[in-house]
Amino acid sequence: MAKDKMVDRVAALMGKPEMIRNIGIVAHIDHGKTTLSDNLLAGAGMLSKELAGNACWTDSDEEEQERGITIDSANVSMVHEYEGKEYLINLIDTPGHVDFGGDVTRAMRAVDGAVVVIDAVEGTMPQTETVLRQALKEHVKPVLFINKVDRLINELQVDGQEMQIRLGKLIDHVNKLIKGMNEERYKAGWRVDAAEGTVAFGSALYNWAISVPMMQKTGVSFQQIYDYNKADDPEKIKELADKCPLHEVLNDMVIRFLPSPLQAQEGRIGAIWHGDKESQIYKSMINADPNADLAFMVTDITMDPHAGEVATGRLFSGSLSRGMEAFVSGTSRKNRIQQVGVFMGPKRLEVENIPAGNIAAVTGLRDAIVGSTVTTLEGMEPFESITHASEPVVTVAVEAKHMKDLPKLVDVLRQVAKEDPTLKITLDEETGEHLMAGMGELHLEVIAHRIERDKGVEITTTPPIVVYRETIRGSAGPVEGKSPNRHNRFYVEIEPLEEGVRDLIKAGEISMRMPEVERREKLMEAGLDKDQAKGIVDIFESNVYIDMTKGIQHLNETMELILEGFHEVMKGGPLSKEPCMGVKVKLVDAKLHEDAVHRGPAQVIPASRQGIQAAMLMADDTLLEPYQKVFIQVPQDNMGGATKEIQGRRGIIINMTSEGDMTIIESRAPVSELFGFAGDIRSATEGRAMWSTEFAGFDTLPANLTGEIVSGIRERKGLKKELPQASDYLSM
Ligand SMILES: Nc1nc2c(ncn2[C@@H]2O[C@H](COP(=O)(O)OP(=O)(O)OP(=O)(O)O)[C@@H](O)[C@H]2O)c(=O)[nH]1
Ligand SMILES: [Mg+2]
Repeated sequence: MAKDKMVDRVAALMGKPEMIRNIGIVAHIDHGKTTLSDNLLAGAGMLSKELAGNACWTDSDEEEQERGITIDSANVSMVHEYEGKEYLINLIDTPGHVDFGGDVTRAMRAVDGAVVVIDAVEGTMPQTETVLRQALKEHVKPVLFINKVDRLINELQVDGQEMQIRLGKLIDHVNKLIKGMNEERYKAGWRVDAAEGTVAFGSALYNWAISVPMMQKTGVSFQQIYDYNKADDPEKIKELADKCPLHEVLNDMVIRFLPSPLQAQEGRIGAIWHGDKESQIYKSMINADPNADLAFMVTDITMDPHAGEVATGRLFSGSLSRGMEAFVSGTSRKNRIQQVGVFMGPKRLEVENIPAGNIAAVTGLRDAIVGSTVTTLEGMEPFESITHASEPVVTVAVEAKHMKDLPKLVDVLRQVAKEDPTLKITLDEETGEHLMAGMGELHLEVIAHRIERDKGVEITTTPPIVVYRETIRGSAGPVEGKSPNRHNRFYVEIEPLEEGVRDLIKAGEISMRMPEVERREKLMEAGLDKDQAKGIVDIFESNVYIDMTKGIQHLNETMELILEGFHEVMKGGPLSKEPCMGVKVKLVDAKLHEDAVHRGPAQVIPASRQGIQAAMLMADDTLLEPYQKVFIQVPQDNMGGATKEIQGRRGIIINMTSEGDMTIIESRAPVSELFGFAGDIRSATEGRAMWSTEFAGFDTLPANLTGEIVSGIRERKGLKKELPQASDYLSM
């Protein structure tokens, strides 16, 4: 192997896309992603002496180390030699906790392949399924690593044969998942197969792994693996790790079976970009052409204490170089790129130029947010936005401890929202409070802590409360919305959006950006009739606005303002000002003043808004509450305590299975009842339960609770106490 400096080797490989692998490590919480990533880095010799001895290179944040979980994705890279050639592996270690699932979603946009890690004892868990689904959706190819095989042998005391049976079952299960999620890909060779070499087994903790190709290479057999472990002798395990080193097995598998950017980009661009397939930029992207226009997608933004804001993402076409200027989608200005860097080991390394196919980190993109498309091609169709399956369901109000910090707090909140798109920051106009909504209690706790620790603003936060959704159960209309000057009138009908359509929107499969014909066809398949599918003018969260009118003069030029009114209502419905979901608004007629002066924003927005508000109240406006699935593993002796905790929280037990003396409880409960669950389940089961949660969508509130909850929300938001009536919005 050439003994050039690592920097030069990385730089040389960066320009050869066929020698690059961009991969993500994904799994359920605690299944060993970070241990694996750290050991891959160490094994590849990417860690300088000064870093050696530090336990976690990828979980470098104090809070991650304290809690023992990954919070932020970490980018690292390494050089690995396979069959006499050097390859560059750019790896993203992702978090497993559901509250930080947004990081996984974003990481999948940057990579072409994924190593799905599964704890051999726990097996596939809810989050395993979620991350696999996300990978397939982004056209990211999976390989499988079954980790913690040492536990299978030493804790569960299975014999050699049973070990093989269990591993086989796990593989079958993963394949069933892949097949169920994307049969076409499954058939095209994305199933994982031990004999072929797309599955490896091992122990990230003890640094060994094995795969069929490695067995052939080394002559080590299954039985020997079992015997090495069974001896329960650290020396023996070390011997195994020397014979079958984890990094060699894993990296060989990655290089051999996961695609290079050149192989991957055609499929991936098809999945994440809906522009013209005849265009030059499309061709440049599928060929990862370094000499074409720039197409860079930002997937992560972090604050670096020295360099400032760093935007990391995937470069699909062109090259990034210091000092170049590029457009940021959604803004009209150009930004000047300052530093450009790649990752070397766990560190960012500044370089002059990065060609297509790499994961790059740049500074200077002042206008970029996570999800931005950065390009030199004016007017380029941006990449599809990154949709995360869960939605913010928990919120806290944030206040600066010292009045003088208020301006700084506003800045800091803007910054944290930019770094984490799963966080929603809003200012409650009525109360003047800043509200921070996120994925769960832990998510908000971590952010609050960071605001104090990293950004230096002392804050107080209220206890977390649930974010509900407003929706309608009936239909209404046509309802008239009138402008203050009475010269503009909009007639809307309102009804619940078809479930199939809602699912498509949620899955990010239809958007206003895709070609109209394609969108119309998908909508009709999902149950929308042709006129409606044709008339869609806006999709906002999971609500749609449809223009059913024909030939009304000036309507087109007024549409933007009409939709502004629609957005205002969808952000906060008339009943409780909670965000709306599943609402379909149809504009069936409109009267507009001839003169543009009399149909400005101050006229059109309230007219559009009030018509929708009144119609929603007439259409049985109601609240939905978020639910979570709760999975609990508990010894049989403590099972009673665990089930009681669920049932006492309006929860239901969906399924119970037992494995050895452990019971696995699958249940579902409203988020509002799950606050404090961590502490309570611990005491109810003498700390012997292991549990995890998963977002499980929204459901109607029990009728007997609705009144109380609505008035509680209204009071908190400073809205008048009496429930609003449709006439409140009509009588003017
Ligand atoms: N016995 C055993 N323990 C392991 C193995 N791999 C990881 N662990 C342990 O499992 C725990 C979780 O490991 P991590 O690497 O932090 O898991 P993770 O998947 O990165 O966790 P999150 O990022 O929080 O989802 C740690 O205590 C590890 O020491 C293994 O192969 N065998
Ligand atoms: Mg981790």
